[in-house]
Amino acid sequence: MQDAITTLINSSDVQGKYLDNTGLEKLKSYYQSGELRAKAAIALGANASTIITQAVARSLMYTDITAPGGNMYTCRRYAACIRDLDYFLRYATYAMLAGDPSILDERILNGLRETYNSLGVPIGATIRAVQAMKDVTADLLGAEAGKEMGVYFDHITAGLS
Ligand SMILES: CCC1=C(C)/C(=C/C2=NC(=C\c3[nH]c(/C=C4\NC(=O)[C@H](C)[C@H]4CC)c(C)c3CCC(=O)O)/C(CCC(=O)O)=C2C)NC1=O
Repeated sequence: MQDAITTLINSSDVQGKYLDNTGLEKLKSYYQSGELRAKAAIALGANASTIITQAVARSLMYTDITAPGGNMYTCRRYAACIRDLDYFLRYATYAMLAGDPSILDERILNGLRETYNSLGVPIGATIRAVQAMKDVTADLLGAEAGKEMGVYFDHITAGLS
């Protein structure tokens, strides 16, 4: 896993140099966003199940996906889908705290599309659900933190597409 700080330090280290002004400005803005990130993570942790319920209501409920024959039909598959959304939200929260998406590549996206394809989990509907989580969290967190979380939800949808 990478984070905003190690990424900047590593790129200076390979050149054997101190951080230049551009690097220091990036570091400064990451430090300045620290409280915003921490507050957002607290709100996301406290509201995770509500966020997921609302996102499912907006994107998947009463569609072909939840009807007989749909991939979320039966309690077992419904629960698997909710669990996957919870993984996405939790790892997107970690990535937002780190200011770096690499944890999503390592823990979530690596092999996921292939797994979904082999199980018949519909990717388009999954992407709609992740976009709905992005909208619900933006409503909850407000514009600035919502925009930052949006970066990591978009990273998930790009990795699935
Ligand atoms: C922490 C990293 C991690 C991820 C990401 C993960 C995903 C993951 N989701 C799975 C299944 C599944 N995922 C879904 C999800 C959905 N179906 C839909 O129609 C919706 C659109 C969507 C929810 C948004 C479903 C229904 C299954 C069960 C499919 C089946 O067994 O038929 C499976 C197969 C094994 C299992 O059922 O547990 C994996 C590995 N597992 C992990 O360890």
